[in-house]
Amino acid sequence: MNRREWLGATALSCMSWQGLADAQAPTSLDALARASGRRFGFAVSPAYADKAPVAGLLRQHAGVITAENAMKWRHIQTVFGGRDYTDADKVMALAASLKADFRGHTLAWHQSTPAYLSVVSSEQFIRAQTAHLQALVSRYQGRIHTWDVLNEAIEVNQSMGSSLRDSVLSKLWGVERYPALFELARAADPQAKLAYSDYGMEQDEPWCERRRRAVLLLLEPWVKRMVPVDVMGLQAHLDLSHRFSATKLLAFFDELQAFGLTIQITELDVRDSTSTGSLAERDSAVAALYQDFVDACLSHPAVEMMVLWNVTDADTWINRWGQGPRRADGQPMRPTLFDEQGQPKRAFEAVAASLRHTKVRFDKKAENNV
Ligand code: 9MR
Repeated sequence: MNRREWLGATALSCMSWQGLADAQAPTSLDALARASGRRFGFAVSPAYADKAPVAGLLRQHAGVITAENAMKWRHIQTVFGGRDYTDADKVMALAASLKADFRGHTLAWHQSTPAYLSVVSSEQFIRAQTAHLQALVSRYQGRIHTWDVLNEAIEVNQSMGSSLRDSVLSKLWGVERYPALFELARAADPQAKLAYSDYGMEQDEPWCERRRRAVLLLLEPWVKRMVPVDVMGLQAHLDLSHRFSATKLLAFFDELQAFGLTIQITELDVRDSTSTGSLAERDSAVAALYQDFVDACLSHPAVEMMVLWNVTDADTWINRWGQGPRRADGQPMRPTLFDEQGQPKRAFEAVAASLRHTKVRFDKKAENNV
């Protein structure tokens, strides 16, 4: 057992009396989150959402629903000119049946641009991206809590010296037109909050620090120019092989809050790609990082929402073929709160305890600062 795993096991055994008391009452993660003015939820795919165990877990715990893929441009517009919202409508109907808030994901992302649009002229691309955004946002107007407007626009490891990602979006839409995405979204649904979302800013590694700086550099001029961006979405695909510092994360949250932004955790999971030991030891290590991260987030008044990317270790994108790094021993990863049968793991107890014991409420006033 390494130090983190040992710490995890110790922390969990220390809270076992409280854990036992807490276990008496049926727990809903969203109900616990609401006690501090926040929301808790999951990204779902129609392939799993209406089947056991995911359906029952969503009924019990979800106060927010996001479509994992169903609202991506590539998914809706598989052929030029045709639009198919069947899956998007299904996920929206599920959220309505659960009375859950909806996070729309995502209006502009280089990975969800239909492949046939990578070869068109800039004028054609701008027309197509504008039409897609307006059609999608208008279709669900008034029913979306937050839209991820622009996703993953930074990339700090490029040799070109820029911290902006070189992609189909930067080339054909244009970096200088990124603010226009937010303006179009605001015009199509004035009620929805609008988010810039990105990954790799949550942990304590030099490349995470570079990404935090790059995001602040991107957002600062927008905030000064009153671009309608309300929310910073931190994806939070955490990894046990990276260090974590609550102090550094919270300093970043302070900087975002000073911009007048609220913070949403949008795609939380914890990869255990390199941890060794028994399943119980691996689960303790995953739980310890969940606890450190969620405790830190909930101690900050600008954090308003927490969404997990998928529900159980059976439906997580991480264990699907070809979707992420594999473990050297070939075993599936255990990155969610629930095992493959939908049973709560130590990570569930850790997150429930964090939510239950948080003393800091989400500060709604922060929403009006922009
Ligand atoms: O989980 C999603 C996976 O099923 C898709 O194949 C992939 C490409 O559309 O996107 C995954 O979700 C990503 C999300 O949309 C944006 N942040 C990173 C997520 C994991 O790759």
